[in-house]
Order: sequence, then structure tokens, then C-alpha cells
Amino acid sequence: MAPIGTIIGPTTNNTRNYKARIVAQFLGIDLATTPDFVMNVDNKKEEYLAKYPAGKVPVFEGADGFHLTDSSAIAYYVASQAGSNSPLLGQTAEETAEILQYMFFAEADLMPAIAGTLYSIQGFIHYIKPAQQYSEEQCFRFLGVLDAILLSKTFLVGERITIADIILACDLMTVYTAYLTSEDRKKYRNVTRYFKTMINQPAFKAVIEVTLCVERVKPQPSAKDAKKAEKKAEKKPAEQPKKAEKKAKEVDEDEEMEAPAPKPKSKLDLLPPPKMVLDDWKRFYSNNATKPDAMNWLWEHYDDEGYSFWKVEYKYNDELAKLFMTNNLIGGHFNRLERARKYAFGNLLTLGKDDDNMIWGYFMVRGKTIPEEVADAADFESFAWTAADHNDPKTRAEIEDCFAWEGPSLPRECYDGKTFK
Ligand SMILES: N[C@@H](CCC(=O)N[C@@H](CS)C(=O)NCC(=O)O)C(=O)O
Repeated sequence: MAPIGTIIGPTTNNTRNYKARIVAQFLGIDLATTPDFVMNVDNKKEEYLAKYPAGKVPVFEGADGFHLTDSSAIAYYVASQAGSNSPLLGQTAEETAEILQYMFFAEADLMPAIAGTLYSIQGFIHYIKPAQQYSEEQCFRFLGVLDAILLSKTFLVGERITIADIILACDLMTVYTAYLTSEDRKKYRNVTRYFKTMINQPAFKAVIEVTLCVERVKPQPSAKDAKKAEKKAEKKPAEQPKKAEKKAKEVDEDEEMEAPAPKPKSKLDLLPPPKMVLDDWKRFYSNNATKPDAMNWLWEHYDDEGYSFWKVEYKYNDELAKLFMTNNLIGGHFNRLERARKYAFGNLLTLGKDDDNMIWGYFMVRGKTIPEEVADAADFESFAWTAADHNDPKTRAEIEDCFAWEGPSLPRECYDGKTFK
């Protein structure tokens, strides 16, 4: 069957994108995606803005030309394609109203609180301590409200999964993967049980494998703050120590400035521009057969000065159990590598069988050393990174097989994997 349309936007690291795709999986509806979408490039193009003036993602374009914005509206529309008795929608006016109640709660109450808790410490927006604290309080309050509701319920509306559950679980994903440690999760046992039930549904797993937070995301300066700090440093390179001390004291007294000291922008941005643009490679890789087409393209365009290859192996393979858990672990690691996305590409594969498997792969990164955007990841130490010479025929064959997820040079049978792009 032809797809009903396309959900347009980044297909990874975007919980809003997952909603409609999970709905489609639940209902066996064919919904196309845009895996090579480049955030903040493709959604700022004239032709995109002509159809979707807010320039946000995700959006939907139906096979019949119907345009829609807002992830929850898109998910609702996809759910409605199963007909008026769609199992994910309400069957009575009351059920429909309850579904809407939870959808609005998720979007209008919970999401802003989660965003306010996380975005500033993830470096997406400026950090203002009282604002972050207020959002965290709100977030915990709403989690408490949900916990009470879910004490006696498996799902939000009636006795079955509805679209409200899919939307809420997607909206909870950020806080469960980046903020709520196992200690925190114990305070919201019912929400945690509910969240785990949802993310373990096959329709969820077909779209996203979720790894629960191990360590709270560390504060990152926003791009704006980093730029400001850099400009300041450029202007006043030789500030007198006394003056600097006084400044530091003033800053201490100012709650708003209690954010971590902004770091300068990536050192990698100061390197001479590479001959090969990483996004061009990512796009080519996404749109072509890996072997031979994409690999031929890579070897033709690869810029040895601007990039380096690294073999990446998990240090604790003997602790790995089920294959799907190993693959989840890779997904979690990739989430923690978010800062490196602009500078790195790689594949990590889950090789072997249940209770006897390993993580193995290759990364290509900007520069000739491991970028700090990679080394700063909370779980970086769990992986061994070894410099790889792509001119060595054995290594080259391994890189090709790794990027293709198949081939004779893989150390063991490939069960699954993930691409960092
Ligand atoms: N309520 C909207 C929010 C969409 C939204 O804010 N998307 C973000 C990415 S997750 C975005 O497009 N940001 C870019 C921008 O605002 O320019 C939805 O659920 O689709």
C-alpha cells in the first residue's frame, strides 16, 4: 500500500517525530519519513516556509497534498486514518474528551515544564537558575499528579492504549532519558511502570529504543552564552586578576549567572574548512546503497587532513545480556553524544547472540584527535577508541562492512546497529 503521506523532519532525537510514526506502527499504516532531513537547514528553506510558515518540525504532507503542522495533530490525523472506530481514538464523546484532556495536559502543562527543566542545562537556551528551578518544581508536581492518576490505571483512558498514551509517553521520553535517575524514578513508580509498559510495546520499539537515564545530563552553555563568553574573552584577554576576582564575586551574587562557565565554541570550528562536508556525506550515505555506492563516494571525497577514523569497541562486552538491550545501550550512548553530531559520523553494531554479544564499530570525526564533544559524553569511558588507518586494506574493509552492517570482515554476525549521523 502506498504511504498515506510523509512526516517531514529529523527522524532521530526528535520525540515529536516519533508520535505519528508510533501511531502508524500500531495501526499498520504506511507513513513515509525523511531520514536525510537536516534540522535548521531544510526547515528554513523558502519552499518549506511557503507551506509551513512557522518553520517548525515535524510537519505532514499527505499523499493527497494535505498539509498539517503540530506533532500531536499529525499523530491524531494518522490515527484517524484507521476509520471512525480507530482503536487509538475515543469510542464515545467522553473518551474523546478525555483523550484531548491528556493531550493538552501533555503539551500545555507537562512539556513546557520539561523543556524549562532541561533545555537550559542542555545548552539549548540561556540558563536562569530561578526559572530552571521553577520549571523543575512544576515538572515534579505534574509527574506527581500523573503518578496518582496511574496508581489505579494501566492506561490513561479506558482499558486500552489510546493516542493519549502514545503522546504522553513520547513527551515523557526526554525527562526519562536525560533527567530522572533511578532514584528519582522510584518517586514516580506508577509513571515509571506506565512509561516502561509503553516503550516496550513493539510499535514503540519499531521506532525508538529508549534507554533510561543513568546520570543526569550535565549543564552545557547555550550557543549564545558560549558565543558571548568567547567575545568577552577576545575583547579582554589580559584582565587584571583583582578585577577578575571582583567580577567573579559579583557573578556569585547574581543568581541568574550561576550557570556553569560557558565554554568557547568547539575547537573544531577553528580548523581549516574541510574539503569534504560532513553533511554531504551523511546525506549521500542516507540516500544510497552503502556498498559500493556510498563507500566509493566516501573514498573519492574523503579529506585526510580534515577527518580521522576510529575503531570503537565496548569495554564491558562480558556484561552484555540480551541483544535488544545491547542495541538500546548504543542508542543511549548516541543520545549522550548529541554535542558531537555536527562533527562525527559512525556506526556501532550489536554483534553475536543473546547473552554473548559485543558492541563494535567505526567513527569518522572532524580533526585528528578524539573531539572533546565525544570525550565529554558521560559514558565515553565505557568505550575504547583506537585510531584507525583507512588506507590499510583490512581496516578499510572493516569500515565498509561496518557502515553497511554486513560483510565478511565483521568479527561476528550482525544482529542490529545504530548509525550516528
Ligand atoms: N507544538 C509543536 C512544537 C514543534 C517544535 O517546537 N518543534 C521544534 C523541534 S522539536 C522546532 O521545530 N524548533 C525549531 C524552531 O522553532 O525554529 C509540535 O508538537 O509539533
